[in-house]
This record gives sequence, C-alpha cells and structure tokens, in this order.
Amino acid sequence: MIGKIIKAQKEIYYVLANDESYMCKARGVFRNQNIKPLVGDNVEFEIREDNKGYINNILERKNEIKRPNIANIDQILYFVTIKNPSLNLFNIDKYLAMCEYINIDVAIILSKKDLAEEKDLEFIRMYENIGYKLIFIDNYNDFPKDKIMNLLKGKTSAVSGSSGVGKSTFLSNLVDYDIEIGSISEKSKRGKNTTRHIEIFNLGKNTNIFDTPGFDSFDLDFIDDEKNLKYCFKEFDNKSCKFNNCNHINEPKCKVKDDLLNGYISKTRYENYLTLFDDIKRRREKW
Ligand SMILES: Nc1nc2c(ncn2[C@@H]2O[C@H](COP(=O)(O)OP(=O)(O)O)[C@@H](O)[C@H]2O)c(=O)[nH]1
Ligand SMILES: [Mg+2]
Ligand SMILES: [Zn+2]
Repeated sequence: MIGKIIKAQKEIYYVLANDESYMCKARGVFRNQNIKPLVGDNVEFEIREDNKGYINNILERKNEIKRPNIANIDQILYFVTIKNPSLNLFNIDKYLAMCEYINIDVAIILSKKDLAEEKDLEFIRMYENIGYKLIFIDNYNDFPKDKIMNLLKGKTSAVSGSSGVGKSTFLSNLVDYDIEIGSISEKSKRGKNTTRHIEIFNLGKNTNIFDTPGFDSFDLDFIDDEKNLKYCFKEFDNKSCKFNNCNHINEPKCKVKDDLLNGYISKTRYENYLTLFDDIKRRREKW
C-alpha cells in the first residue's frame, strides 16, 4: 500500500492511506542506510499477519526542510502580526527570500487583524502587489474559513512564524482537535517534558496541514553567495538594467533603483535587501 506519514513518535510512524491510519515501523534497511522516514514522506508499506505495519520504501521527496525535519511541503503559511508580537519587516523579507531560494510557495497570513490599525494593514498590502498571497484573519471574530480552505485545498501546507502570532488558534479553527493555545511558554512546555512530535492534520483529500509545536520558524539553509540574493526578491525580476548581472546596488542605469525612486519598489524592502546582501557577503568572506 501507499500512504503518507502523518505523525512520528519515537520509532512509530503513523501512515495515512485511504482515510485509515496505520501504525508502522521502519524496516531495518533504512537504519543501515542511515535514512530516516520523515513526517510528510509518501511511503510504500505492508501490514503483516501480526497486524504490524512495515515501511518498505520511501518515495522520492519533492523537498525537505531541516528544522523541523519534514518532507514534501507544497506551501508555507507564514504568520505575521502588526501587534503582539509587533511586526518585524526585516524578518519578513528575510523569510520570504529564504522561501524563494528553496523554491517553496509562501502565503502571508496577517493574524490578529483586530489589533491592527487600518493604515498598517494597507501598508502590508505591498506584499500582495509584489505577488504574494495575503490573507487577513481574526481568529476569534472574523475567521475566513472558505478563503483558507481554498488556499489549502489539495496541498500539504506548513504553518510558520514567531511564537504568539496565533498559529495554534488558527489550527484549532480548522481541525477538530485539542491544540494548546498561548499562555504557556515554549520553555515551560519543555520543562513539563511534553513530547515534541510533529504532526500533520488531514483536512480532506490530499489536503494536509502541519502543526509543529516547539518551533517558531523554519530554519532554512540560507544563500551562500550574495549575488544570488537578487533572485529572491520577486519584484526585482525581469528588470531591464544595463547589466544583465546587475545587483541593483551601485551599477549605472539600474531599473530597480529607478523604480525605487519612483516609488514602485518599497523602500523598506530595498533596504532589507541591502542589509541581507551585506550579511551574506560578510559571512562568505569570513570563511
Ligand atoms: N486579539 C487576537 N488574539 C489572538 C488571535 N489569535 C490568537 N490570539 C491570542 O494570541 C495568543 C497566542 O496564540 P497561539 O495560537 O498560541 O500562537 P502560536 O504561538 O503562534 O501558536 C493567545 O493568547 C491567543 O488567544 C487573534 O486573531 N486576535
Ligand atoms: Mg502554538
Ligand atoms: Zn539593477
């Protein structure tokens, strides 16, 4: 049979196939080859006479993320808030750049819109203009379930974003399951020895969403050469700068800088680009 690993706890993998979840162990061959099945993996498995399941083969992965270590993600829902916690534009731009770099679709979920002022919400629309999907939510009073289900349909999505932005509350609006919300800090949770397992919730045919308790955000390998950063800012694409390999910094006849002056490119985005460019460069030169 073929199924998807939806949960891993110790050495037991829960594999979902035809709406049924099977408890499986990984065959020894994996350990010998140093391959570990991941949540999100599509696998071939069999149920033996003793009613135990065994994973025989892992199908090819579309992608893999390290922390949390999960596979086959179609899109990330990146949660941000204007207030509680307050917005950090640099972190957003860095995160979006990382998603571009590893080529994973990302949708921005502006959570706690009830705490935001209209002008701040307007400002965030800039990301929509650049080409990102953007959804405003209020988890308690105005949860756009249809819009969200539309976004999730037929895909495996992972929620991401700082602690306290409303990810768990969001998930509890979607799944019929007891999800721990707020108040208890990640630290005290760990103190209580809560198992930190990664789990996928199934929301319908081929529609899954990851809950990753204990992780604030994905820790992605970042760009090794600053010259590749320009490809990670969507709005810099297809600009007819004088030089093909223009980094949009000091080069003459740069379209990106023209657009910056004309207000077509956001000043904060451009400044964050420069900061990231320098960060990557400095790190590379230190090697
Ligand atoms: N005002 C407001 N508070 C929210 C909203 N969503 C979640 N919260 C609160 O924000 C806190 C953190 O939420 P939680 O879902 O645990 O965030 P997580 O750390 O991202 O999983 C909790 O106290 C929630 O009750 C929202 O849309 N509006
Ligand atoms: Mg949470
Ligand atoms: Zn340029």
